[in-house]
Amino acid sequence: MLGEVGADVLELRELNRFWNGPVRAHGTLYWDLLHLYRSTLDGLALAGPIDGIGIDSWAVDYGLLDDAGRLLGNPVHYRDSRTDGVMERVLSTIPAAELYAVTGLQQLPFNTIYQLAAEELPVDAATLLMIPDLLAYWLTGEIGVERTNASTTQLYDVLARDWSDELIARAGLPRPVFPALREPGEVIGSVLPDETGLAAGTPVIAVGSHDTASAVVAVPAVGERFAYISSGTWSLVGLELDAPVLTDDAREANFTNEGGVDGRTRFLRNVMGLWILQECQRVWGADLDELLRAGADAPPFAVLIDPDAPEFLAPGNMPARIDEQCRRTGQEPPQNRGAAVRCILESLALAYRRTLRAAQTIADREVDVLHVIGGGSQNELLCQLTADACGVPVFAGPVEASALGNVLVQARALGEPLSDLSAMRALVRSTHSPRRYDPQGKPADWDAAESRVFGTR
Ligand code: LFR
Repeated sequence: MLGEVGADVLELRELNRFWNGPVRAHGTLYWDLLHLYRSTLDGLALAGPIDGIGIDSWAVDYGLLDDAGRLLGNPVHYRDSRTDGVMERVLSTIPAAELYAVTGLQQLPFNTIYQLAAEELPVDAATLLMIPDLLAYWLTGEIGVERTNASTTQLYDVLARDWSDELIARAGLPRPVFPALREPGEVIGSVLPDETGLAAGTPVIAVGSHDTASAVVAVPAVGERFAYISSGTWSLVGLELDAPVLTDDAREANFTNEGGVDGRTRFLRNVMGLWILQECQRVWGADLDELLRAGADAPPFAVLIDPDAPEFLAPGNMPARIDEQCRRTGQEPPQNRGAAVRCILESLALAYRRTLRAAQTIADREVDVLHVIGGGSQNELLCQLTADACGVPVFAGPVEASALGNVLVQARALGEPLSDLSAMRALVRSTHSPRRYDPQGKPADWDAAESRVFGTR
């Protein structure tokens, strides 16, 4: 994405959009990282002269380098099954409450700490880099880990704002493998022209390198009384806070305190998100718009699932897994694709409602509006169901929130007068006006639906 930022200007132009998905080879699910890097270079070559480059991606995954800086093995996808059962094993030596007190992180089976415990660390592993740090390393030759992404490893001390030496030791990992942390806005280095074929001298600037951290920068909110859903493959549902909430309630409800830009806390929970629909679409070979039209016409509240059930995590035959969960919970499986789509979207809206309510209670923060950002903000049916289920106005957009948050943080680092997050958000608001959805329908229907899915478990 090519971004332009100035007084009253915030624009993006797509330079290169490319496929990114899991690749299974000999029983392991990998990322095609060299394809991502190659495609990034192709996109950068189309950009012309630019003032900076910022990189964000998903979190938790990593590459390991040897002491000559060579990549040891191809990075594994967090949806790979090598972490099956590992979380339980690690938690038998590091109790969950102790882990939470230090990291404030939600338990997800693929957190970096569990991925590292699932593999034998190669003896020649010298450096761990998160995915955006690895790409930045290839562009510049500079080593370091950006803080928002480090905060998702479950090896990071959320209060000290640095790696947790104690947890690294207790996990049996060598401390020198974890490089110094960088803050969003720091210059990482300059592009290496011979290595990359790009113009010399362009700075690579650290941004909120966790895509969700960048996306939350671009929430077009006013003040503090807002919640957000960063809606894409995952739905990240929560609040922005000044400090982490490390209470037992937060831990038991599995809320995370991930690092945000400008030292904020992203207090949120991962909801399985549009991944379930994406996988259905893949299996059916169907067109998304047609599926959404069929979902809009299907009868409401016919079938409901718990989208966060572990069986939905790995890629595979999602329609069959939905049917299976329905049978297990005494429901007739969806009779056609429209009914299945309706089931997925209503079930997501219900999960959002539960998460939003829990977040407000646990963090003692009430909200007046819910911002839905990211690709999922284009899904009109889901936005309306979200407003109906949550009982608050939904403001949908911007779609490319992560890219906007990325370029805003770079622009500030390069001297643009965007003093704080509220100045950045004001610029997003004035250039990317969100679409409003007001709650409709009967709140009692959602109460009944909620007790159907969650009340009896
Ligand atoms: C969203 C996201 C989530 C993270 C998941 C795995 O793209 O970054 O925030 O939990 O991917 O890294």
